[in-house]
Amino acid sequence: MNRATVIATYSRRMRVRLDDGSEVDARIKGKRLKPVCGDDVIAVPLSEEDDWLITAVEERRNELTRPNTRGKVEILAANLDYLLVVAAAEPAADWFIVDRYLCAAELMKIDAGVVFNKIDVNADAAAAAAELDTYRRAGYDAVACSALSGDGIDEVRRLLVGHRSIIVGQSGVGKSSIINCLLGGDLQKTSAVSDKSREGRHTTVNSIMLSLPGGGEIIDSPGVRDYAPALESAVAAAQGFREFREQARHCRFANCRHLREPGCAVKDKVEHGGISARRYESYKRIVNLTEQLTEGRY
Ligand SMILES: Nc1nc2c(ncn2[C@@H]2O[C@H](COP(=O)(O)OP(=O)(O)O)[C@@H](O)[C@H]2O)c(=O)[nH]1
Ligand SMILES: [Mg+2]
Ligand SMILES: [Zn+2]
Repeated sequence: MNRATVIATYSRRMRVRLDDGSEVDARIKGKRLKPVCGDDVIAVPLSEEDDWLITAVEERRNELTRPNTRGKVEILAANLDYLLVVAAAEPAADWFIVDRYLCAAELMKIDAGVVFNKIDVNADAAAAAAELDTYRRAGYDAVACSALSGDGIDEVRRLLVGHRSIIVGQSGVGKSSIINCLLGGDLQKTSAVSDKSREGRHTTVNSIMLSLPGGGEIIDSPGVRDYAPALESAVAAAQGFREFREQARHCRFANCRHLREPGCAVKDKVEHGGISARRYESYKRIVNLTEQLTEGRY
């Protein structure tokens, strides 16, 4: 019996890292267990085959979830310390998606940062810089970079040292390219090892956790579609906006939703420019989406 950490998932097969640092392939005992990347598990070697068997999943510190195509909640990864959201010059940055991910990070109670990638591409650099500044003022790390030229990548690296992070964002923004940059040549090595033993079966990686040379680990989910996690309630949405929290204590009503309530200190601060109006719009959109979901009209 060994304690192990799940470092890659291929539908029902996994790659796990044992406590001694070695990596083995594993399958899952029964149908009930659903390990994800980042999970601590119990794994036992099997005498008849090369695969190990995962017999238990330890309690999770947190999980990152999103709704799948059938409206069910799917767990992307577990036991995370940091969420890195990537937007880019192309495809055009969708800051609402960024806000939804940051909201998820707040609810998981983990720190988060925003990266604007592809600064080598001719785009509205001033607009991107202004958005990054909004995030910085709200209390998030914010970095502009180019995975192509390497500009800003050292700053990204510094955000990730010592953490287990997940990198998220619209497809095509350069998540895998940024990881490649951070790893140097190591990425190819890791995927080759994982794919070799599979001989063409289960070669679609759901997600993979990579060790960074300077310390820290990062999870990439190649299949992540464009939408961000769903929230359970409108109240949760307000908790998801870091810069609202301190202000919300001054609202007239303790259960203020910061929408049409009188004496709302959050709205007041938005009107006076202390909270970004765009972030407040994101908040209202998230509340709307959440209410539609809860009412089953989604
Ligand atoms: N010009 C430019 N292209 C980039 C940059 N980073 C990634 N790309 C390109 O953007 C495309 C999508 O990158 P990829 O890393 O696969 O994005 P992912 O879907 O978020 O993992 C690829 O064609 C990359 O070569 C960058 O900083 N500048
Ligand atoms: Mg990718
Ligand atoms: Zn309020």
